[in-house]
Amino acid sequence: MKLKVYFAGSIRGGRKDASLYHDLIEEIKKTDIVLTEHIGDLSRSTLEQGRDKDSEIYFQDTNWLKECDLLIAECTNPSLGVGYELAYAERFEKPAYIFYRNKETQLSAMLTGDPYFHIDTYETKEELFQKVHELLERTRL
Ligand code: 6IA
Repeated sequence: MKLKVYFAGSIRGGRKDASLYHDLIEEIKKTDIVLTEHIGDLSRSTLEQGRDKDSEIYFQDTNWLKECDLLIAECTNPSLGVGYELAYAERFEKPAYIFYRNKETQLSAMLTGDPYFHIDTYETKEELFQKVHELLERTRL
């Protein structure tokens, strides 16, 4: 069975890890479905703005959050939107997994202090891919 994964990563919070998101999304797509492929799209602008556009984004993303089997968030680059999505996932009882490079950032106490979230750290891209792969295999059981 293919899992529906909601991948969350920073957009307007900063795009320094965008190519990592892109590579991780491609990796997950080898075995499962990623609802939020655009997170790793390096060609699109974070400044696609305007209230109508933002309402569409909010409507689409919250629907995907209700539809997904699990949420995976990369949280090294702080993002208000990702924080919001994590709380939304908890509200709809979707399993939520957070990965971040702890040598580069301090995660918010609102995440580390919430026992609902599964939080793990990594250093290299290979380690992240391996951990995500194991998570998907565990979830599939
Ligand atoms: O506050 P942030 O922008 O960093 O929030 C990022 C999170 O909010 C991501 O995990 C997304 O799921 C969601 N989000 C924020 N902006 C967009 C968006 N903009 N499209 C879809 N989801 C979004 C369109 C342009 C973009 C593809 C570069």
